[in-house]
Amino acid sequence: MSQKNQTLGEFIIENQSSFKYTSGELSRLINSIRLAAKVVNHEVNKAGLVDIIGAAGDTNIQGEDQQKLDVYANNKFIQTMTNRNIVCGIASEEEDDFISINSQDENNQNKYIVLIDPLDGSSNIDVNVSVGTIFSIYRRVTPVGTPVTIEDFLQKGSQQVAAGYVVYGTSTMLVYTTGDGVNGFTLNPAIGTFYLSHPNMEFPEDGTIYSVNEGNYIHFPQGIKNYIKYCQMEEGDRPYTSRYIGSLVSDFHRNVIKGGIYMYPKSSKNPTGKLRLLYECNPMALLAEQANGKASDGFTRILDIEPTELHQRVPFLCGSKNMVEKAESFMRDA
Ligand code: AHM
Ligand code: MG
Repeated sequence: MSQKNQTLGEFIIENQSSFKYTSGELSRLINSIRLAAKVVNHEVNKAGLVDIIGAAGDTNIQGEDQQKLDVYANNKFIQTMTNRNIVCGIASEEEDDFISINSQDENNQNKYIVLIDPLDGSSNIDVNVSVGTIFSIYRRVTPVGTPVTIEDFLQKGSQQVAAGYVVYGTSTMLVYTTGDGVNGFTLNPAIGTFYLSHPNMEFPEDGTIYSVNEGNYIHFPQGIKNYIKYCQMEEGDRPYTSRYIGSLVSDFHRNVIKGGIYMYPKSSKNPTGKLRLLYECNPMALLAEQANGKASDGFTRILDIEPTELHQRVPFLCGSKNMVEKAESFMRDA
């Protein structure tokens, strides 16, 4: 239940009991993501000061090495979750392998693992365009008190217990689901508090925005080419509008509010697609479904895909239900 001026901290506590495995552990985990997001937000907002405080690779005035923002975000999220000892394993888009956190210690009763893309939209980092963090949370499948294994990380998206993103935009927002709808919180930077600003977010069933990198058009499968032509045709509420930020979190965020579809199909350049199933597509797919939208690889529901490797890539169509279904019908018919 949401109230006016409710903070994220209050919301987490109030909704803890509606979560089926209630032990407070998931709440503590989301709290630590909230904390790391605030720290990363502060750093992202300083990105334009690079000429003044020094570029990545330089040493700053305190004698600390300046890090690239994506490296900084990766370290900050991992550090926050490790220090608070609330997860047993982490996998990050920035790391080759998963990290086991004291999970071999039989006193460590932590049940959750996190998969994270610490700063997504890397091509936008240096040009003052919105970027985001994406996270995905599962319960481990191997016994507590034993080391985590790859099996804990290669679970189908439908097994996620929570997922969310942070968008570092004109305002910074944290949007997440624990499987009971999607809620969005806006940061008041003056006091460092997230407030519930977008309760029960839902994609409109239909939309008029399509988001795709049309520079790759000639490399797309025929079904996607046909769907793009359909979007551009003059008929009914078409032609649709094209909007592409090139930052998945930001494109998704706009589409959930206004109604639209995001597409990163496979192409001859990226034969299996570009986006990562575990760090990008699964969490966004859970959010989409929880927000009355849909996510597919063109044929199969994203959340039903059986992962085979940590950094696996898949084609990704996500957004307003009717638009995704229309795109799928073009894929089937091509
Ligand atoms: P990244 O993980 O290297 O940042 O790549 C993911 C990003 C998405 O946020 C975005 O939608 C897409 O890549 C943009 O790719 P492109 O520049 O090929 O259109
Ligand atoms: Mg990414």
